[in-house]
Amino acid sequence: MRVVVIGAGGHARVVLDSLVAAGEHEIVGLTDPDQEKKGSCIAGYPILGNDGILPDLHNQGIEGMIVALGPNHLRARLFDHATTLGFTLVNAIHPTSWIAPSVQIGKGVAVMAGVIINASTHIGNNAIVNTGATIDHDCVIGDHVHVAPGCHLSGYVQVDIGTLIGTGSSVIDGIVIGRWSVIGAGAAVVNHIPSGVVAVGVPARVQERPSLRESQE
Ligand code: JB2
Repeated sequence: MRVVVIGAGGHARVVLDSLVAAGEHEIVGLTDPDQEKKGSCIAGYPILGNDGILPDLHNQGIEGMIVALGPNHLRARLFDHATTLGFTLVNAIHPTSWIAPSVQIGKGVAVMAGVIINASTHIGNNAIVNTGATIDHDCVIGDHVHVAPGCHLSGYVQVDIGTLIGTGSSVIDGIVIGRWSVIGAGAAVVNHIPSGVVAVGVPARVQERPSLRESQE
């Protein structure tokens, strides 16, 4: 399938490498809002213009897309936009990753080099499982989640929609992490974490929000 890559930054370059290594799709180019980048190339692939060109590309028969941007809210918004435009969201799965046969993977997912995903885990749409991360058996990773490089999730972990598990974090088995939360880099998550919070440290604790504290004073 012919594929356009949304974004042209650091994450896009890693996604491009995975797409090229997998060799399943023909990459036609990338989009980026910076008009000065239009016409320049990344890894030999042209920046075609901003996202305003997407309907035209689709009309020209380019059916595939992957949103290659790190921030989860932005990636989610552009994933929904791409779906509305009728694109097929393709996966970028690096061939050096190990994904057990019983794993279910959604659409528009990036799985980078050196990742291991074990039995019966489910990876939601538009998720990123970044370089060298491991996700053990029976985990449920929600849509738009980013498991950053070098994270380790034990079995039966649930990470709800839009959450970021920061670089090098570890999560013990059976933990539930709510939606749109952020786990700070290097955290050790040994208790459940609610939605919409930032949790940091070893063991990971939810950070108090100054605005909430002030409003209670
Ligand atoms: O709405 C947009 C848009 N907003 C920013 N549409 C499109 N098509 N592109 C957009 N961009 C572009 O994404 C910016 O103009 C810039 O070229 C690129 C973002 O590049 P950057 O390297 O700053 O971030 P990233 O999202 O590629 O990577 C982040 O997330 C990764 C997971 C970084 O934090 C990386 O370090 C991280 N590995």
